[in-house]
Amino acid sequence: MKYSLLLAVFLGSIAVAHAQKKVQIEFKVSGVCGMCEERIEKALDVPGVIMAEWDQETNKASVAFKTKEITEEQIHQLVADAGHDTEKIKAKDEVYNNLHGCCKYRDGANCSGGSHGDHDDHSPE
Ligand SMILES: [Cu+2]
Repeated sequence: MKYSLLLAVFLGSIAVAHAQKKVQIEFKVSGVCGMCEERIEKALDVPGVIMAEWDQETNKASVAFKTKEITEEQIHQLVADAGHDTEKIKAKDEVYNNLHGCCKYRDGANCSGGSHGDHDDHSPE
């Protein structure tokens, strides 16, 4: 009897998950540095988006969202509006031109002056 109760609870939670329809997607977003990361993630800080992360190394964004509140298309649009090209939507030139010089991914941005590199292993002691 215990098992059928567990099963009922289990099936019930599946039904709830389906009603809410959360989806996680991954797509490419052009960007360069930590500022880009902040900008991209901030752009996706909107109702309907549960989680948004952008990886500087891979240029991949992973976004979890509720399909009832926002669409994949809108998510791409938000990123493009912030100045970053996605797989589907290109940022407008005027938005792109307003990006920090270090973030101009189309022109081979050079961030050497920005982040102070990695840890120095051979510091004089
Ligand atoms: Cu940047």
